[in-house]
Amino acid sequence: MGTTPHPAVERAAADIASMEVRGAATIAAAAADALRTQARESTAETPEAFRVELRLAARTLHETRPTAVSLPNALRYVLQRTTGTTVEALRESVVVAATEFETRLDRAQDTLGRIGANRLQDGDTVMTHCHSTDALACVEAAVAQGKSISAVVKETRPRNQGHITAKALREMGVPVTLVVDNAARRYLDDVDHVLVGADAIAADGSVVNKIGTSGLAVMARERGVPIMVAAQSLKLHPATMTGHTIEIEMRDEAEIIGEAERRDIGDISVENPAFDVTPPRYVDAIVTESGQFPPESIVLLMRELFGDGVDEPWLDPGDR
Ligand code: RI2
Repeated sequence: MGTTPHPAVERAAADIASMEVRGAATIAAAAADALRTQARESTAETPEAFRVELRLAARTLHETRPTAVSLPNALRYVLQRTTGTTVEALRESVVVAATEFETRLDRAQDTLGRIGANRLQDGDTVMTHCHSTDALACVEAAVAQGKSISAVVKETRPRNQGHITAKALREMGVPVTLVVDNAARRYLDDVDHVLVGADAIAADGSVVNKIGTSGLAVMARERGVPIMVAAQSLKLHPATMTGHTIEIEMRDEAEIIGEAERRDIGDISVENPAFDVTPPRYVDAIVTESGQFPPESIVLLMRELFGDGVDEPWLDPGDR
């Protein structure tokens, strides 16, 4: 029995931690894929040994990015469907579950995109923050419906994921104006929607998304621009139904400032939160594959999907 996960799992975990692989939905797909590789290539001789390996792989992936709830939701989907009394049967169940998960992910994003596109009118301009494949799915579907859409794209410091958004929009033929984050308010009068994704959504409808989203939402509210959050149900954080809070990931200060520059400034502390929380009162609609919801009603969908709570199947039975 291995005491370390399969190298493919360690690679996937490192890529997620470094943000080589990023974006909540993409992280979830990578996690399911890594579990499938772990299962396919396992040399475990007993069903129990196989399960121990799989839980270790899931824990390794789980520890990478605390805020992106898509990750534990993906692990839960696969682990809850891992059944069988032989290693072969268990292996097959993981492969089937991981593949099914990926198919559902793609389908959910397409459906969500078509629903979100209904909010966009021909000639509309959207303002984006960071890079969200769920948000882009709405624009893509609107364009496919023949609507002409333009975009003001915030560059989104510190990692400039706005550049990824700009490129993806250009590939759809959408005219793009790239602006620095500080220019957002100036350009809000020129846009019809703020369109963002989410890394996690809490039971009260709070939206956890890339740092800067909450400030943008407050400004958009002040300017009367509707704020639309595209988030497939994978982003719903089930533990918030039972009072848990969502941990905000703090990342390396080197993403913000280099060593030499920092030394030159003098004795400062640097903080790099990856996400912030936008309260529900600043959000007009959360668009999911099950329809659009006012944020205060999202808990209804959470209850339907998760019941009253959830398990943590990556922990060893004695630790749960
Ligand atoms: P999709 C990203 O986080 C952004 O905050 C984006 O809005 C969110 O994930 C959702 O992305 P990060 O991984 O799942 O860049 O919609 O820290 O692609």
